[in-house]
Amino acid sequence: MPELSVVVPAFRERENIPALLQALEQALAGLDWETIVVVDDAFDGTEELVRERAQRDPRIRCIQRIGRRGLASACIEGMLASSAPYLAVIDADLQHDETLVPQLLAKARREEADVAVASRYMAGGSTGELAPERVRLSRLAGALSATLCEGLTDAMSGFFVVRRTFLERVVRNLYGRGFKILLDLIAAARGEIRVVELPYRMRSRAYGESKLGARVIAEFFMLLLYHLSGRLLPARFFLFAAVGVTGMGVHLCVLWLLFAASGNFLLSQALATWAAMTSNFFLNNVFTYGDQRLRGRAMWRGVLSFYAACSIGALINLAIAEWLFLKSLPYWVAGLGGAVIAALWNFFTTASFTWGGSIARKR
Ligand SMILES: Nc1nc2c(ncn2[C@@H]2O[C@H](COP(=O)(O)OP(=O)(O)OP(=O)(O)O)[C@@H](O)[C@H]2O)c(=O)[nH]1
Ligand SMILES: [Mg+2]
Repeated sequence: MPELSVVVPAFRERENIPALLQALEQALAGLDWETIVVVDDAFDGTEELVRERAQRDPRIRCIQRIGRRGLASACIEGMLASSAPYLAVIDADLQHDETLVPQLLAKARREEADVAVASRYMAGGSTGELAPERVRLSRLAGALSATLCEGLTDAMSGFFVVRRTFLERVVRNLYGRGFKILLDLIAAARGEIRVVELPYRMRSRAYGESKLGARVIAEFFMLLLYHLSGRLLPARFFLFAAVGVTGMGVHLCVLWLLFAASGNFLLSQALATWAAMTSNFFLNNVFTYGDQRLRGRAMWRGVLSFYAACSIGALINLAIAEWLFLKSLPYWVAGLGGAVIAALWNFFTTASFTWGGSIARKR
């Protein structure tokens, strides 16, 4: 029976997988372990390499996810597919020092900790050759999330060991998206957690490329909002609402331009609604549903279903806005009123109509 399950999230890591599995086997000698590599589809053959190794070593397994993305969800699904009383999470790109895993496990056991974190920022640790702007960004993110994880030197770490009983206690309170699974686990515990840390020196990435981008940063803020607001609303709602705010910006700009030019309120409001709908679809597809983004033909089908779902919203929007306008309210108040009611309608209908049919429905 494994005493440690190692979960490795991997996306486009073909060049790193053989060396990582080799290094892990060496580092974990003497322990009873299993390794689960969670590969998101990238058509680069990463999963084939893992399966090849799994054929020769039954301690290794691959979870391949099709049409899905997300580091945090990959870690959660890998952890839930495992069985050991302790779980380690380590990147596939060899930046984390795998020789620290047995020490993290030993410390977690000895001190009866829920989580043992490998830290770059405590005495003895280092970010290695990580670019100074990346270190600043990581430190800024740490400072912003300080209220959720007091006393921790490196809450942005993606390298840690966690006790299964702890995972089971918090798993239903996780945000479950984005990049920051450790912060998510700690915030979900609401202070009822015992954390220990050990220092390590981060290595540089030799192969493959970083997946840090605008979506990762947007998800980080949504993770903070989700936990700081007491997890009242579904995780996706925060991104949908943020996109909705930009949609209102688009809406009001177009309305302002067209109403000034034509003086026809109803026509201006209709075109402004269409413009906002279009920009909302594309932003939602990249950000709100970025983990299961519609592409190619599915994307165009998605646009059409989004229009269809939102056209009822648009009718509601027009009816309410026209009614408010006829009540002699200023045109922009009337426009905004219609847009707010339509946005609520749109969230609930498009969640199942446009992007539904997968985990989106279940959150
Ligand atoms: N399964 C899965 N793994 C992912 C995804 N995004 C990132 N990963 C993996 O998560 C780990 C961390 O991602 P990186 O891009 O290395 O992030 P980082 O370490 O903050 O950035 P760098 O320092 O530039 O490498 C790597 O093993 C990636 O392959 C994803 O969407 N799905
Ligand atoms: Mg990395």
